[in-house]
Amino acid sequence: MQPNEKPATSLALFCKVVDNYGDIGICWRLARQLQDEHGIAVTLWVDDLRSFQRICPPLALDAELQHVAGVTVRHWRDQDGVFAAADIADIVIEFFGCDIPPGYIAAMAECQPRRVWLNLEGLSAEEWVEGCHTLPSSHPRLPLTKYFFFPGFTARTGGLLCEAALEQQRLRFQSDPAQAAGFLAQLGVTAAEMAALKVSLFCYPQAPIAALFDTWEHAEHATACLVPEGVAPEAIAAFLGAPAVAGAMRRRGSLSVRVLPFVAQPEYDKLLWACDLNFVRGEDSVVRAQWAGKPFVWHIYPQDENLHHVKLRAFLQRYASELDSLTAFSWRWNGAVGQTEGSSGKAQADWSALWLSFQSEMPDMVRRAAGWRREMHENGDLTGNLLAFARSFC
Ligand code: TRH
Repeated sequence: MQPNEKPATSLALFCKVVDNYGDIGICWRLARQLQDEHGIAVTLWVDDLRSFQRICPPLALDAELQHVAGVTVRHWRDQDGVFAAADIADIVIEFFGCDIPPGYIAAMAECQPRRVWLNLEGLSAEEWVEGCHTLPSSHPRLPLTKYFFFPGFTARTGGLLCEAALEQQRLRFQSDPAQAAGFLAQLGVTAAEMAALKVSLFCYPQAPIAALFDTWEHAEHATACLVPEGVAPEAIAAFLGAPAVAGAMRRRGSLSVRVLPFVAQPEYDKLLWACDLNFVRGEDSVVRAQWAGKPFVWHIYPQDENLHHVKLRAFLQRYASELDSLTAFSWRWNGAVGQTEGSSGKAQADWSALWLSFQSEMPDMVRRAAGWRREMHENGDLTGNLLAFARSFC
């Protein structure tokens, strides 16, 4: 560092992996963008390194501290750490309201100037988010204030995670069919599958996969379904008649199902860009599908008392108010209508009708995706908005 050069802003991001990859998926993406595009010295605290390694293969599982892609990664083992004021970052972010170590908070209270403390919340299209975005919350005992920062779909939220180069990378990839073919071929996809309707399937095991596969198997046109390893293994194995491991593939009627290796996070975008239709889930992949510009169906993270249906409705009302077939299909995919799957002929007929009207609406979905992407870009990206908010205190 030059003699009069100001040290980079430091930022600590605490991530507890709940039970999938989304939490670490979002935090890893945020950490890399802060470092790559803003020169922030990021320390990412993660409790579950094994889940993290699934989306970031270079990560070591036995390191207390390591540097990956310019980010300092620390293994967050417990709440017992003792910290000094000098250990505390300029900006401290807890993801999804995870409880950061009390010793870290106590040391934060000793810092001058005051540190910026944010709770980065989960993504929702619901109206109430705008009213809660950037609300302060005073610590009950210490001279500290935490601010709630919400991602979202409007200018009165923090916006969506989106790297500066993403759009150019996507356009370059999608304008070169050889790139998409080469990417899929290295995952084992054959020319025959590439000639079919290519569908990526990333969903939770509760999804009505058997009914959808039955519809595609008896459909007029060929569908090639590409499923990352570990996704709904029982339903996939039932179709394959074999374990759902990377490389396994079976064709039945008009449907072929192939299990892909779970790829590193940057490669997952390419899968979304290369396919014609993407089934996504959770929070991070559904945003990536919106940037990918292809038709997508969202399997929202299931919550008790069907609370996730409230979130799904809010998103569909913003995104798909003029896409009736996508709306109907999405509700069915998320189990929001009576699940009389499989045996009854009527239920199956429903699925065939749903799929036929979905297919006919796909060109409108592509047009909607382009307009939506422009609207979302106008809100600014989450990382830039978050830094601007944090720096408004400095
Ligand atoms: O894994 P998820 O279900 O995560 C969910 C959501 O984050 C949800 O909000 C949270 O409450 C719940 O976890 C506990 O789905 P999501 O959000 O799409 O995250 C998956 C991540 O995995 C995403 O960053 C994309 C990445 N990924 C890869 O890197 N490679 C792959 O091959 C695949 C399929 C996904």
